[in-house]
Amino acid sequence: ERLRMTFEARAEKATNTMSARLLRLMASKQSTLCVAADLSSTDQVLQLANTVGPYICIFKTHVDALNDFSHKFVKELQELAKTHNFLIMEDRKFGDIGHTVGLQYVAGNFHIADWADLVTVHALPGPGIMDGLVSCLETHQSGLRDRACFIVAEMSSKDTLTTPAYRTEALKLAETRADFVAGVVSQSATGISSIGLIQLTPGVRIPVAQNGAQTNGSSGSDGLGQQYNSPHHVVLERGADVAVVGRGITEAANSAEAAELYRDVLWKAYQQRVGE
Ligand code: 5BU
Repeated sequence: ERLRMTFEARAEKATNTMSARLLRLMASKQSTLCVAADLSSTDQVLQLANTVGPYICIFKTHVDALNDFSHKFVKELQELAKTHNFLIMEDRKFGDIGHTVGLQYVAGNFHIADWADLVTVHALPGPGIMDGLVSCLETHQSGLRDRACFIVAEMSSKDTLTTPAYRTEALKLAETRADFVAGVVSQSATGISSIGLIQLTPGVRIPVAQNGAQTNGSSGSDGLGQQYNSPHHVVLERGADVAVVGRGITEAANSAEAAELYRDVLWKAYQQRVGE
């Protein structure tokens, strides 16, 4: 039922403000594409954001992989987010006790809470991790306004330790914390019941022609554990709302054309899913 609903209809039912905002953005921009900027210089990241900006709903960063992070960079990225209308997700994958993640979220070198609309959080430490992030936000910027997280329920990598039992508990945590949780990172929709909860799925790449597209939707791996599925497969067979694409776009000869292509095939698959 949830998967057959349009993003507009799901936005109406969403209990998390950022989830509703993202669902509406996806609908109006006709994009379910999140580009992963796994690059090492801020110039490269800004250039990519400007190039793919028109085609994406989320721009995903790993700022701790940058060799020249600065607050000027963050300001420029926020400007691009405004110009092109996308959200910024820092894929921080917080994973410590509540008190520690709170410090990592609002302070440190990066002051993530000041500029990232969305962050990713591991479920591993249990509910305390959410309390830590939320209470720090409350002290730091007097509330949760315009901030939310995605809980990592399941990873895309080969032999991941996010077992079905772990995944179930992570989903429970997500379902009970609609105050701060906009969605989950997962490879399937099984067990996700809240209509507003958004499924973000990484490990997406259009299969390279000479390998031949496989019927199970697999489109290879990267030799370091990453496993890829086709855009069509993740949307129609695995329930992806937002698909994360990194190297499929950043390593393309023309990243604007690649982003447009991914946006289009993902959107067509979504339309097929909801029967539009
Ligand atoms: P790729 O170049 O499309 O393989 O990049 C995938 C991105 O998604 C990269 O930034 C990872 O950190 C991120 N990712 C992932 O690949 N798998 C996961 O399970 C999670 C995040 Br959680």
